[in-house]
Amino acid sequence: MPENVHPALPRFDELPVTPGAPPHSAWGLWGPDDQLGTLNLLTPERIAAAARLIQTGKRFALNWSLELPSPPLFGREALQHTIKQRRHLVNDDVYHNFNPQSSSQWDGLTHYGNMTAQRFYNGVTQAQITGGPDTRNGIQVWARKGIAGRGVLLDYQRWAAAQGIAYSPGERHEISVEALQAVAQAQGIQFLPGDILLVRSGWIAWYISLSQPEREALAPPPHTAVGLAQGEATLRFLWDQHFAAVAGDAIAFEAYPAHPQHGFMHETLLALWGMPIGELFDLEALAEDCAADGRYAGLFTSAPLNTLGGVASPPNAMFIK
Ligand code: UVW
Repeated sequence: MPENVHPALPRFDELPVTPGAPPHSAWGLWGPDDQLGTLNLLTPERIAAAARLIQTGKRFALNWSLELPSPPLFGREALQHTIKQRRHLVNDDVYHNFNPQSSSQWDGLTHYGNMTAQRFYNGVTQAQITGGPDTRNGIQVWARKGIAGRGVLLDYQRWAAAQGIAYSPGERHEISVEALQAVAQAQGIQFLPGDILLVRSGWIAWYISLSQPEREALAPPPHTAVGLAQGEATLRFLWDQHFAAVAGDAIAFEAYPAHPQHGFMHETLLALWGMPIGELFDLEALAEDCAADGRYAGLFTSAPLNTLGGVASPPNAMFIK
């Protein structure tokens, strides 16, 4: 059994904490009306400690271009941006067809419900997601709070290459817990409660290497991609380390499509724990710098869009070393 890294929090095997809540759910842990989920782990003390990691002041913006991938995957809308001249030397932007999940994104707590429980995080029903003033679990709750803490990059792609593990990020390839722990050890990382985990799989670097006809061919489903292995071992790891949020550069964070027996972990992370999932984060420049100086932890900040009832948002994320 893994050491409980935060004695005040239940282990994976102690979930649920609320009688009658779905197995392995954290519903009620931060109160029956909570809408922040694991972002509750981002305490002022942890954020201040993360800020003290800054040594060089180098900053890495993690949003990929809003126009990529092009065409978008999963049948999502392609952003249309026009510059509207209002009068002489005065312009506005107009965005049409803006789907915040077409490029770098946080999946918010109404993106995925748990199909077994038929509920979203903390027992919220589809009917409670109104988009109006009474809406539940909307991204505006995260936006008003802001996201900041210790970011930790695990460069799986670089580690795998050094181990002679060959894979294409565009094909289903599982990243196991053992591999994540080996990467952390190789990089000298010890996880802390409230860390924001960033996993680089090489998906964006691979996508950038494709020709436009290859990108066109990739757009229609079915999709396949590298990501974390589904299953209880991964869920136990993610919960017992008490990550505040997880993100990666691949299309679904977890391997895609889901494992036929183990299901899709979005249903646990988002709906049972309230744990944000980031996808298509551009980790390329950050990974280069971390490999150069051997420092894989820094201050991570993110300011989601303040959209009432928003399902998702570009992360507007920054990593500062
Ligand atoms: C899937 O649901 C497959 O991915 P996303 O989180 O981008 O919707």
